[in-house]
Amino acid sequence: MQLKYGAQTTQQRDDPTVKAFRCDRFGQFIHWGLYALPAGVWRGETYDFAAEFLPKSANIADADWQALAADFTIDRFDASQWARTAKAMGARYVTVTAKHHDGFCLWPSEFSDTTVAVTPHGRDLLGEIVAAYEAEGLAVHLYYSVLDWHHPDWRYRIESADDAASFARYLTFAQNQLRELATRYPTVRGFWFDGTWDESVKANGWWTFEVERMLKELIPGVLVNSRLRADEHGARHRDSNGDLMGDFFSGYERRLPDPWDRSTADHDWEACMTIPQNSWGYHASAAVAATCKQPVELIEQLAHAVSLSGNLLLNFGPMGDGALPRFEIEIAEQIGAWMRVNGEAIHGCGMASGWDYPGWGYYTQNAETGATYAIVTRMPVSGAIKPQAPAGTGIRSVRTLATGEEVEFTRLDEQTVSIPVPRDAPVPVVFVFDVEREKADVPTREVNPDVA
Ligand code: FHN
Repeated sequence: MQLKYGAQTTQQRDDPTVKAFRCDRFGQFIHWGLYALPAGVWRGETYDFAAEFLPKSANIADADWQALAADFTIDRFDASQWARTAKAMGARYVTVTAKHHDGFCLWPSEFSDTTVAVTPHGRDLLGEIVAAYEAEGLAVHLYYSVLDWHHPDWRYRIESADDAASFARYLTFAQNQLRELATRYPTVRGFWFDGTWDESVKANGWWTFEVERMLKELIPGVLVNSRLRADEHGARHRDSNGDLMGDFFSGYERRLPDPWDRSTADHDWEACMTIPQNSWGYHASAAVAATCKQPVELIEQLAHAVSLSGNLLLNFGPMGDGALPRFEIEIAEQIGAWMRVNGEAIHGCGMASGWDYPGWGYYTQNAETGATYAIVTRMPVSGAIKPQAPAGTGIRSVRTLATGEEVEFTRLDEQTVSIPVPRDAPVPVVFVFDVEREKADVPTREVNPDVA
């Protein structure tokens, strides 16, 4: 069907910016703002829902919430320390909350009355974060919430002419802020939109189309996630013709596609993930801390995403004073230790063509070198994995990335080998296969049509 505000391109981008994003595979998400101060606790009561939703969980008056800005003293904030933590973890980019739902801006926006300008320090925190991560060689994406609980013209739905007039003013305000962000921070690689699920935004697909166009005019090649976009019929992420809007699909939040769903490789995509079960901002509750994932679970999720040609954006929630929580630093260090040994199976990799999901882990493949990796996350009961190479190929040799040394294996047929998995190796164990393109040097025989 003919669409005026559908996908701006129907072809997957293949320019240097999107190639770098695709090659990065692993990003750090940062949720930091006023919500880090109360950290899920208000007037002595703990609210275990996501910390950044505390204004709603505790029914806090906006004026009382915005007054937190006076306490945002950030005594231990050091953007360079955040950036070094991300780099050592193996992340190649950061997505940081310039403005979340409460409307507070990490930059001194001229269009808002709730920004860092009204804090005791008045520093341009977003500018410091952009500079620090870029100094470490990491790309920066800016998160922007269209949903804004503070702004008087925000509307969840348009039910009257007055609502329409108010929301039109709101959209002008938001577009002014986005133009301001693109102008102040022209080196950023992407914009990550959120808070676009309400009827009011879905009824203004034209605005989302215009914002994408404007940002790409201001910063040519900039990446925009699909979550910004709606078409004129209110379809989100994918337009009414099924074409992906924006440059990468961002509908996987705290979940991943089925590991056998190879359709995901048709487009770029990124899953965002919390360390606790469900809090993006720092939460002081022991109950929330008890839900945190182990580093090995997060490594498995990263391998899972890359095996389907996707990225993983792992969230960190700095505390109100700007320091990263100790438990997050420790998780980053353990992921980094694994990435230093096995990162070649992640960076620059994607779906391994012709290698079906094996159940005991994930295959990834380096698009440039063709190297194929087996990331073993579940020990088979037999103690060995039995990878089957694509038809017409065979596995010639196997190394583990941990030692770089070749490992013994048993050939079961032209395509299939049995490789013992060392029980004492740090998990996940990663093997790299040297795959030969023609049939393995085993005697050919009549193919038995009864065997798959
Ligand atoms: O409500 C937000 C939430 O606080 C967080 O920012 C996540 C990150 O993708 N997005 C929304 C929930 O879908």
